[in-house]
Amino acid sequence: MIYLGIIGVIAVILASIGLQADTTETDTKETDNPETKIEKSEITSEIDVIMPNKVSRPGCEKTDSCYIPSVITIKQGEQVVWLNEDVAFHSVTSGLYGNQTDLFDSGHLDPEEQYAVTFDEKGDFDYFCTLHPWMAGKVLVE
Ligand SMILES: [Cu+2]
Repeated sequence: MIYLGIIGVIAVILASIGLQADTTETDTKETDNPETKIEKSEITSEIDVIMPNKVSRPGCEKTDSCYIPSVITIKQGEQVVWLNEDVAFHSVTSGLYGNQTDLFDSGHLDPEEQYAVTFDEKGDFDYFCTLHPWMAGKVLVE
């Protein structure tokens, strides 16, 4: 029984060391994933990636500027913070359009809303906007 208890504790610890996805709201409305919400003060780094104006229309993909920068390289354990500078909704969602993964999903970000993800594992992480198929970006965690 003690042995099983130890395994249980290890499982809980492993479960807590995962990808932490956080979002912040400019108001207090509920989101689909309230457990992923954090207060603005919990975003610990500067804005890293912006969604600029007018990317809700096709065209930004031609200059790779739907997310700026479209590829960002960070170190393991660091946080990436996105800011929606557009007047339209956008999302930061892991995977590729048509092949979404479960790692992180900001949901619809309002204008001026921020979203943060802490990457605790190394790898290449594609992401996209669920609303605009041409919007794609990538996080490289070294
Ligand atoms: Cu979008």
